[in-house]
Amino acid sequence: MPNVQKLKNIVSYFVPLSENIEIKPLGAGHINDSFKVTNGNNEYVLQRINHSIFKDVPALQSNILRVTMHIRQKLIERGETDIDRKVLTLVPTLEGKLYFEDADGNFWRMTIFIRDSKSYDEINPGLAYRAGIAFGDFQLMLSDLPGDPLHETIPDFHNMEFRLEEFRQAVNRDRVGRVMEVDDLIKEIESRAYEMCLPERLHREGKLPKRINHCDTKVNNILFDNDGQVLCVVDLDTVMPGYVLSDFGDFIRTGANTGAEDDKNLDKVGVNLEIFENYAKGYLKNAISFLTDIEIDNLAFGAKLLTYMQIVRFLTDYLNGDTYYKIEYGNHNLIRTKAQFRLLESLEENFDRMQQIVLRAAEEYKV
Ligand code: GN1
Ligand code: MG
Repeated sequence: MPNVQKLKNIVSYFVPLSENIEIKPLGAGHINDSFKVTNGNNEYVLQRINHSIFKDVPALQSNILRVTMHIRQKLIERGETDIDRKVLTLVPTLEGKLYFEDADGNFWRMTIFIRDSKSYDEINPGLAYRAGIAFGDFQLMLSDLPGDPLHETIPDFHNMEFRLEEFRQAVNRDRVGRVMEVDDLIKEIESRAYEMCLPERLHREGKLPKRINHCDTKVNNILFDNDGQVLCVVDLDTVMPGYVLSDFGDFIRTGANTGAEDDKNLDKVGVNLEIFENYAKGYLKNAISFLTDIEIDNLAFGAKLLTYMQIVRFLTDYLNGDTYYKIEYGNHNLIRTKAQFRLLESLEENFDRMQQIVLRAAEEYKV
């Protein structure tokens, strides 16, 4: 952690420093470093942006400004109160910029801290329903964002064709000599490759639109108030154009797994259909108003796709010698790959049931 004096100096580019200023580390994000700043009576979140992952910081910050201003406007139109707790508020620098670059080339930003809020790492059916409502409403509010499309803050982030290209390159290079050992997994990936690129083909045929997606739809990216009611969706770095099946699928991948993403005990891994059903019902309640039939038909497929994509990304990183994901032990990426592969098998076994759940919920809301 940078020393407190240095952090105070950074804060002073955003707000005049009060005599009572306190700065503490906040949360356990894997990408950015976050600090809670108490400056007199005001509370903020200060973040160092991970510039090696988010290479275009001005574009990133401009996305976040457009998204938060648009949501704020929607909340006002709805007559909501307490709006500063229902959408993030960027604090510009005293010079009016959306980020500050320090002498070491680090990029910093500040937002208003949302008081009396909490997030959950464990899931239950009621929570899954409310999370579905929250992410569905997020997409709904952003479905009419005017102007140019948002920037892709990580280009081709959820593009399956691109992820497969990266994977095949890693296999061909075999940089650290691990290909032989994972021969079976490579075959499993290749045998599904065509099926999994369906969304890219549908998009080229003009049948599947891109909309504004969150692209990191984990339950812990939603803030709740002390009564467990949704306040707002946070972690907006990856908000960008994509297919709605991606956001739906990534929630199921992360939230409806009975095991852990990197479970060594594969018997624990599988899809929890009760969580699936509750999330689907919450999500469709809001999203039904703008989704097309093709989008609805492919939501359950999204759960398979995002799990498959994660298998490809973890195995690619394993073959490249573990350069992207932080690992806790030598074959962590391989363990992750195998655990996600087991989840994929479970999703495949339960696919018909999942598809029925989605279609039935959609029918209910349509009438
Ligand atoms: C990364 O670190 P975390 O959990 O925010 C990754 C996601 C992956 C996830 C897998 C920017 O997210 O896309 O699905 O790991 N984020 C980025 O656990 O690559
Ligand atoms: Mg994140």
